[in-house]
This record gives sequence, C-alpha cells and structure tokens, in this order.
Amino acid sequence: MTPLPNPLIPGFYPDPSVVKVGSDYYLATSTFEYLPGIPVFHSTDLAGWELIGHVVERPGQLASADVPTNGGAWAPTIRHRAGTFYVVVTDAMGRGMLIFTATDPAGPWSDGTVVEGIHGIDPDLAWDDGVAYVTYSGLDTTSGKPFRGHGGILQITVDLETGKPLSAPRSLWSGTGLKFPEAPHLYRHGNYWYLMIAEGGTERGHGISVARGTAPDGPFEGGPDNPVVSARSTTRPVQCTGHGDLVQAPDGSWAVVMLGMRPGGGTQGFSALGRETFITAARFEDGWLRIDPVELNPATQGLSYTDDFSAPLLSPEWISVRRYPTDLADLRTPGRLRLVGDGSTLDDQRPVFVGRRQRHRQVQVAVTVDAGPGVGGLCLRYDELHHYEIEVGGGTVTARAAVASIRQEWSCRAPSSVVTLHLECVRPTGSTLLPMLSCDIVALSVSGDDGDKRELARVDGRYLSQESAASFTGRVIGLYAIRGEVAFSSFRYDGVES
Ligand code: 6LW
Repeated sequence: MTPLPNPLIPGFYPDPSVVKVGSDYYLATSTFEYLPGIPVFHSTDLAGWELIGHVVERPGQLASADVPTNGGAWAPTIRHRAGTFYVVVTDAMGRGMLIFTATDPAGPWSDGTVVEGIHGIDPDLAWDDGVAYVTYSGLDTTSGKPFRGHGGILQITVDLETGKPLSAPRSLWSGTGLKFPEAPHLYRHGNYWYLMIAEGGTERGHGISVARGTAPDGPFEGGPDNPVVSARSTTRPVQCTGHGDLVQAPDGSWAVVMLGMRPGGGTQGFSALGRETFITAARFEDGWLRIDPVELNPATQGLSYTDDFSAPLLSPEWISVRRYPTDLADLRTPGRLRLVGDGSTLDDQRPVFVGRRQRHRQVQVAVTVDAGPGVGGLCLRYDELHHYEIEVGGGTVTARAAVASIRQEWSCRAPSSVVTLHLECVRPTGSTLLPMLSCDIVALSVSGDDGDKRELARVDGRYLSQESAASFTGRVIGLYAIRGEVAFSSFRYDGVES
C-alpha cells in the first residue's frame, strides 16, 4: 500500500469505523454532543475522503438535546449486508445502544432501534450463518446505576429488526489486563475469527490487541505480541493510537483505521485538535494480525476556503452543540449568515453557535461581523468550560479566555460599525518557556474599515487541548450570537501543516 495521508481525516474525528462495499469505502466517527451526528465519509482509494452525510440529522435519533458534555454518539461501527447499511453505536448517557439502517449511506438513516436492556459501549456488528453478533465493551453509561467496574468485552446475538437480544451477554476476552478493554471488532479471515480490541485507555497508554478463535463466539486466545500497536512511551509524533477497524485496501493488502493524537509542545504535549482519524498498514502473518505503527504524513498543501454564505443551506461540515445548524442559521439573504441570540453564552450547554472543526495545527480564521445592536463573535471552542473568543457588541470589541471558571477579558472600542474578527493559532516562538511547553498560541484581533489589525490578546493554547480540557471532542471554530441579530459574512479559513 502506498503511504496514505496521515491524519487521514484531520480534526476531531475519533473512533473511526470503516466498511468496504465493492470498490467503495464508507467511514463513520463519533460526534458526542455535536449535531448533526456521526458523519459518513466516502472514498474509492482510502486516501481522499468526502463527507457525504450524517447518520443523525433529525431530533429524536439521539438524546443529544439533553446529553451531558461527553455524552451522545460514541464509537459507531459501520457495516453492510444484503443491500443494507448498518451503524451500531452507543448514545452515551442518552438512549443507549442503537441500531441505525439505511439503503444509501448518505442517508436518510432510520430513527434508531434500541438494543433492549444492554448497557455497554463501542458495539460491533458481525454475522455468521445469518446470526447477528453484537460484541461490545462492558462499560455502563446508560442504566444510571453507580459505576461497578468494567465488564470486559461482552457479546450477545440480536434481532436487528426489533433490537431484542436473543442471548444473554457472555464474556469473550478482555485483553492483556490493561485498563478499559473496548472498541471490539470481529473479523472472519481464513480459518479464524479475529477479535481486535483497544485497551489501555484512549490517552497515551492506548493500543490495539488481538485474539483469535474458530467461532465468532469464541473461545478466544490472545495473540503473542499484544498490544500489536501502541505509541505508549515512545517519541512518535502520533500518540494515543488505538481503537481501530480493519479494511482491505484496493490492492488487496490490509489496513487499519484508528484514532490518534498529535501532541505539540514539550515532553507532556498537548493535542489541540483532539482525537483524529489515522490509517496504517496491517497484515496476516503466521495466523495473526500484525499492525504497523502509525506514521505522520500530513497532506502538505494545507487547506484554505471561504464560506461566503451564498448558498441557501450551510455545507455539512458546519456543526452545532446539542442543536442543528439548520435551526440556528438564517441564510435568507445571500452572503449573510444571521444568528439570533437568545441570551445563552458560550458557557451554556446550548449556545447559539455554528462551527467547523479546526483541522490544522496552524490556522488563520477571519469573519466579518455586523452585530447591529446585538452581541456576537468568533470563537475557538473545546467545550462550555474551555473557549477563547472575540466578540463585538455595543460599540466594544471584547476578547475573552475562559478556562474552567477562570476568565480574563481584553476590550477596545470597535473600530467601525462592521468589523472583521480574527483568530489565529500559531506556533509559540521566542525564548520564553512557552515554546518548550505549549502546542500553540491563540491570537485574537480585530480590524475595521481602515483594515488596520489590532491584536487584543495572545493566549496559551494548551488549555484548549485534549490533555487539559479532557473532554472527548476537539477544537471547533465557531460563530455565535448572545443577544440580538448578528450577521456574519466571508468566513475565511487558512490552515497549514508544518
Ligand atoms: C469510546 C471508547 C473510548 O467509545 O472513548 O476511551 C469513547 N475510549 O472507545 C469515546 O470516544
């Protein structure tokens, strides 16, 4: 297999699952409290991926309107059988384990059938002789019962039409003893069924281990070289590698997609973009599955785009928190995106916010804002506790850094009634401590009619990273309104890898 771009899908796209249908590939990832939920990407070569739709596009499919932060869509598995696409997923702290189906992976997908009475995460779906096996990780996020430890890797057979389990949960294999055995996937290859799992936790200890057996329900015997992939205790630029899914490349070789992080800064490292999707080569050797370490190979060209808001709908990359962008964005005037504030702020669970993932470690973003008598702006969001923003309202421009309940603000007079707000993530430079410690510096600036750019704040970016914020997502760059009607135009993103 020729080296593929890595990250394969940059930005907050964790827990990837992939299926090959003929010569087409479809890949889905987790989305947590963001909507629309569970993006579906399409590729024909495993290298270039196009976002073709989302599994979750309607209220009721997930309990996302009310899930706590970190809840929602966890770890989908995408599979295909007899003309039907399946996504099994956990709506963590929400509806529980769900089965979605579609005939077209771009959607629409079904409303989601609950797998009754099963409390676990990371469900996999495999068939043998027409029997559907759901293999999952025994971490209960939905019953509301107090945490009683991890149940290991479990399996049931299921009626996929009704969601009714056809057998009681059985313990399959729980890895080598590292914490959080999870993300199981079952594959039939040659004379064996292979059970691939993640263990060690999704952070630096993360890895993939394999077991094999002669039947889908085991017994399973652990492999001789577990974990077969892990970046733990190495200086590899891609860390936390694990939670993988196996796929056959167009040339017949094998590959595994998995999540990883790209920490920047000193020995600890901080991953601003959260958990991203990577890919690496794999092979069956001596009856076992071997997986190569994940190499960094960013697409060199970076990415620049302008959204001029001339289309009647936002493109599918735009996401919102516990709400749908379509319910918030008013695009009736071509060239303007209007948001109407309802008093909620970025500290709230349901801000009036539409955003797109930060997908490169260095970015420059600008947007022109006409807030009239309202208040709104441009932000870098990790979650409601961690966000940096620059906003305009009442003739004042305010930059703000909110980290947990600590916050600081910097203000100046608005240079004109319509302003351009700028957000930049740059490498720390100079002889201070920061270049040795942090992943980036976030600069917040404003310019007015005269074009002069005035920087209000430069903030250490490491507090908006997976290691500090610790929520499961990643950075999202967004537009928001707090009060009144705020009109945005010319959203410009320039991202580079260096
Ligand atoms: C995912 C699980 C995990 O379901 O995090 O720590 C969860 N590991 O595999 C959310 O990504």
